[in-house]
Amino acid sequence: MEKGLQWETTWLDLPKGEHKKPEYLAINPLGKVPALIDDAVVVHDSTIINEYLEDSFPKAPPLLPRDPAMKARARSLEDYADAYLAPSLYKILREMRKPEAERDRERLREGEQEVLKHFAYLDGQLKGRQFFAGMFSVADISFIPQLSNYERTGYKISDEFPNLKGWWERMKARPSYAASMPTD
Ligand SMILES: N[C@@H](CCC(=O)N[C@@H](CS)C(=O)NCC(=O)O)C(=O)O
Repeated sequence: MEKGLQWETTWLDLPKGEHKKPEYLAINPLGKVPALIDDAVVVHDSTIINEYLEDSFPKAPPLLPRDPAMKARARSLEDYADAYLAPSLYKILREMRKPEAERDRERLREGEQEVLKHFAYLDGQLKGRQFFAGMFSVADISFIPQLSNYERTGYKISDEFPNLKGWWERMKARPSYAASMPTD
């Protein structure tokens, strides 16, 4: 939506294993989401999807800064979302999907503590900035589904992280947020 493109979303129920069914494995044999189908082109992995959209629709509003240093910063932060925040967040999400009595409390606490460390880092990265990398970019986008999952699981970003909290409210106020996130 940020690029003014039309798309249709098919949500998969991961706990039910819909991403491991033959219909989806025909799209992504690795059995991971997300995947993008653009006519005959199929692209997997959120980072590669972002790059594909940027390369395919260069005239639409750019989602990567042009300045090389700022572009590198946007890419680094996108990588941080995938490689650092996501594994910690999954520790929480995996446990919270289980019935309360079956949750591994130690693993949950570990995930919660790791996420707080990531939030402290991200809060610092946002000091004095509206966006992670000078403009609304893939860096901001990469954190949005993760923080949405965190919130939908019942957590709130603590007041300890005012820069991150303010940024999160700004991200949720963008029309693309309501248009892209699940409504349940
Ligand atoms: N680096 C990949 C990560 C893909 C990934 O691990 N996706 C998760 C959900 S966000 C998934 O498909 N998990 C299901 C599974 O691993 O079985 C990306 O950014 O697209």
